[in-house]
Amino acid sequence: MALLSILQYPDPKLHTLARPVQAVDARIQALVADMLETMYDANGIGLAASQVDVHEQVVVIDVSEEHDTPLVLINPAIVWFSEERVLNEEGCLSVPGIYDGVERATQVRVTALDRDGQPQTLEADGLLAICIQHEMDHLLGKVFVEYLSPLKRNRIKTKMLKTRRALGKPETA
Ligand code: K1U
Ligand code: ZN
Repeated sequence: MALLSILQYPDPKLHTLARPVQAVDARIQALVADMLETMYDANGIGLAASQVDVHEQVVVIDVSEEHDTPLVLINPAIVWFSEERVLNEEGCLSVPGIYDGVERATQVRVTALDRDGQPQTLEADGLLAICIQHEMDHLLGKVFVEYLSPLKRNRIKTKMLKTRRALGKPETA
């Protein structure tokens, strides 16, 4: 297994549309294992393949307190959103140190393949429902700051670029 490098906003590669996985083979299973290791190492509750510069529809999530309940979603589709919505503070491993409110459906139903390529249907609420919507946005090339006002988003962009420059890192990975 290996730790993967996470793209940092405003890297334009984060806006790439992920393509469907053609076959859940050894390559995808290795990617899933590396993504889980990377998510746990970064203290995240989710990670989309787009964030590690792999533009295929793979998501890993673990919202459990014990970090022992990984969920793998391959080619996920949200087939139902509740009408009820909730405003929740979100963060993102691609936008470290930034947290802000985003409104999402409180419940979703998702279909996907699991890490063995088997179809699964999942009903989610609470933090899991929010995390699924956040990760599915990544697969569509959308980062949560795009729900914020242009003013806030530009401030975040400037702050992220300043931090990268101060650390001697290039603007994009
Ligand atoms: O996609 C990502 O960058 C992962 C992101 C998922 C997420 C967090 C909060 C709301 C929606 C989606 C993170 O895990 S950022 C880390 C974080 O904010 C967090 C970590 C542990 C518990 C709760 C939040
Ligand atoms: Zn994110």
